[in-house]
Amino acid sequence: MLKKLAFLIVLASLLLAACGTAAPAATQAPAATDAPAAAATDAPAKVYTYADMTLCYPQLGAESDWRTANTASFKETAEQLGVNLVFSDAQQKQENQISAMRTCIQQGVDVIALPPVVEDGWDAVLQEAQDAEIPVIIVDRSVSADKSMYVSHIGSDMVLEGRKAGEEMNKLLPNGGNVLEISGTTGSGAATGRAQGFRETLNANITILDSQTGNFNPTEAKPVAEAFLKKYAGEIDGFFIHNDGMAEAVVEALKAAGVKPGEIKIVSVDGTRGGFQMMIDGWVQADVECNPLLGPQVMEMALKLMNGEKIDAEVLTNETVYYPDNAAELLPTRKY
Ligand code: GYE
Repeated sequence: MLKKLAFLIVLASLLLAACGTAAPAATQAPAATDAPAAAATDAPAKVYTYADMTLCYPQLGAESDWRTANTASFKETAEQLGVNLVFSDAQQKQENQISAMRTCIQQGVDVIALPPVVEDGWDAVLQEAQDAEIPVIIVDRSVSADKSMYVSHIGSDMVLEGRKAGEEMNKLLPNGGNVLEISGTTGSGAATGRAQGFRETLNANITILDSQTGNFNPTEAKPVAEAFLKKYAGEIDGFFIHNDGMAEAVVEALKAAGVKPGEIKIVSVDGTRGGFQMMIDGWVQADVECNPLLGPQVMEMALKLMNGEKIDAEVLTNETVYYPDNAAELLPTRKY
């Protein structure tokens, strides 16, 4: 039995050796240049999972409820998926975001997701990330840098949000009137886009009396609102306010000035719980949705990048407009 086995082994090895030496050069040549054949002999490529991912999120600040919800979305999603999230808060300062990105580049993170506080001034650090072969996904607001400097942008269409706000103002002031604008952070994609879309859509019989920034921050918006109410007393028919937090500050100023809900029409943006409450209370007549819950989508995109899969260069969030009529019904369902 053993002898028979030994004989078979010898025979098999002789046959193999014969095959090896007898193989004509012609059949070997294609194997060397043929990629799939070569790959078949390589170890299979590693498929990364969320547990392998270190994602850098240099958050721009904590200026609004929108931002708080955005931060929570990234932290909660990372926790659920087991992603190692390198989070920082730049307190609305671009230089802080840039240095946080540089730290992430030095650490050798897998992917950077950047919510840029302003549009300009990212070229150098985006180049550094590219040189380190760390892909960058731009989140929420846009950048003015060339599209080749980052892999994708995911967020809202800010111009569209401004157009929606303009349409709502047209409906609220069918006979025209004077409006004031309190805009977001100067130079941010969100503020620039919303201001542009609003102006594109506004009827000719509506005049923008004045526009000042409140930096997306209620504390900064409050004195702007107070100054407006003094300067333009008796002339104001409406406010376009770039986010709900600043709208809350305007409502406080209106209350203090003795204005009743609905006397001055307000169109705001975000759709936060605070925004819904102002609609229920009669202060805000339309709230243009802007969705901050981007954590799950961004992490899915980042994982695809790690696995060498293609992702879309532009991913726009689908958004609606909310109105007072069903605000009370919807408020309990709001996640931010
Ligand atoms: O509307 C505002 C936040 O960039 C879309 O930033 C975001 C804006 C949002 O502070 O509340």
